[in-house]
Order: sequence, then C-alpha cells, then structure tokens
Amino acid sequence: MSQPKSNKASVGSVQCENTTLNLLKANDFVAKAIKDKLLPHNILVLNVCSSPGSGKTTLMQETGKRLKNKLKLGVLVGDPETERDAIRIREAGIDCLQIVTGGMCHIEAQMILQALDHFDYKDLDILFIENVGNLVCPAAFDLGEDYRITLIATTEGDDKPKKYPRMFLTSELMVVSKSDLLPHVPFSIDAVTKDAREINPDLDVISISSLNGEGLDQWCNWLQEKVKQKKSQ
Ligand SMILES: Nc1nc2c(ncn2[C@@H]2O[C@H](COP(=O)(O)OP(=O)(O)OP(=O)(O)O)[C@@H](O)[C@H]2O)c(=O)[nH]1
Ligand SMILES: [Mg+2]
Repeated sequence: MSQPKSNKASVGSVQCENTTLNLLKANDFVAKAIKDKLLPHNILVLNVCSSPGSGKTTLMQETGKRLKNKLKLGVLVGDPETERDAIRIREAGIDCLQIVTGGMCHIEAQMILQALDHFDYKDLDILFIENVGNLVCPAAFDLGEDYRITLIATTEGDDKPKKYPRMFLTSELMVVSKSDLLPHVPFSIDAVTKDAREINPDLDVISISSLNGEGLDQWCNWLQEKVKQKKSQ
C-alpha cells in the first residue's frame, strides 16, 4: 500500500515536533475505510484544496456546466458554516452535500464517511471533495482520495508553495486559478511552477480562469483521462 498522504514528510529548515501523529494515524485508518467502501464502484475521488476564495466552488460550477452531460458528478463540500457553496454547486446541476465542520478548519476522513451515508454516490464517475479553504491543515488529512488538487489564485502571490510546502508535496495537480487577472497582479506562473516542482517534481500544473474559460478544456481533459484510468483499473 502506498504511504498515506497525511504522514508524508515535509521539507524545510526547521522541523517542529509533531504532536498530532496519533490523530493522523486514526484518520488514515478511516481514509482506508473510505477507499474500501468506494472500491467496488470505481469512482474517481478528488480532494480539492486551496486558501479561502481561490475559486474552488466556481471551478466546481464551471466543471458541472461542461461535463455534467458526459460524466456523473457529485460534490461533498466542507465549510465551517453555511450551506452557501452547496447551493451554488446544486444550481450548476451537480448533486452536492454540504459538510458543516462546525468551525473546524479542514475536513477529516470521518466526516466523509458520515456524509457518504447521506449521499447517493454509487453511480458517480467523479466524487469531488471541496475542502475547507486553508493551505495548512487539509494537507495533513488523507480523505481516501485518488488525487489531491490544490488551487493557487494569481491574487495570492507566487511565493506560496515554499511557505506551505506540505499542501504542494501531497498534491498531484496544482491549478493556477484566476489567470484572467494576470495582467493586473505581480504573479509569475513560471516562478510558482518552479517553486512547487522543487517541492514535488511530479506535480502537474494547469492554469485556468473560470471567468473567461481559459484552460478549462485542459482541466476537463485531465479529469476525463483520470476517469478513464480509474475505470480501467
Ligand atoms: N477574476 C476571477 N475571479 C474568480 C475566478 N474564479 C472565482 N472567482 C471569484 O473569486 C471569489 C471566490 O470564489 P469561490 O469559488 O467562492 O472560492 P472558494 O475557493 O470556493 O472559496 P471558499 O470555499 O470560501 O474557500 C468569487 O468572488 C468568485 O467569483 C476566476 O477565474 N477569475
Ligand atoms: Mg467554496
């Protein structure tokens, strides 16, 4: 079995004592239970992470518009409070269940396991998990996903991968969002890609704008390719 994402070592000059390892071991146990539960259904599970406001929900909505007639999509979306994101996603025609974390800054595997009892997932091609907006804590919690995707918006600054390395170390795809704003902000796609790949050389990178549609074909192709690979496993 591959090493659980939550226990992957981070890089940096100062390593703090990790006092949360027992909690993470318990989480990894539940993440494995999620994998076992979903295994017979061949569902591609994607854990979508980012800082607050980088464009995760907007990307879910745009993905729905483009792929809902080709693939069966579902979303579990986590927020500390409100049903707002779930309402937006359902308006785009995708089945969605809101996970209200009650103030917690990340989704834990046990929340997904509980949510699956209330969500019709068995016929899905893709189950997206939109994580709570946060570049730190979600990196530590394996949710049983096949791939972790991290958005970084052009408005956040291109220095973030080195400051929040574990998020990028444990992701397979980095989506640079809000590319339509590039003419207005000091942000270099080359610089952010170089930094992120120094942490994780295997990281895929796609640049998108949910506003003008740039890169969304490439994003949808990435998703369709991963679904194909999942179904052929
Ligand atoms: N210019 C621009 N704005 C965008 C784009 N995508 C999203 N936005 C805007 O960014 C804001 C935040 O978008 P959301 O999709 O709610 O972001 P989020 O990551 O889901 O936010 P949280 O769930 O709160 O973490 C909204 O005002 C969106 O309209 C984009 O591609 N370009
Ligand atoms: Mg959102």
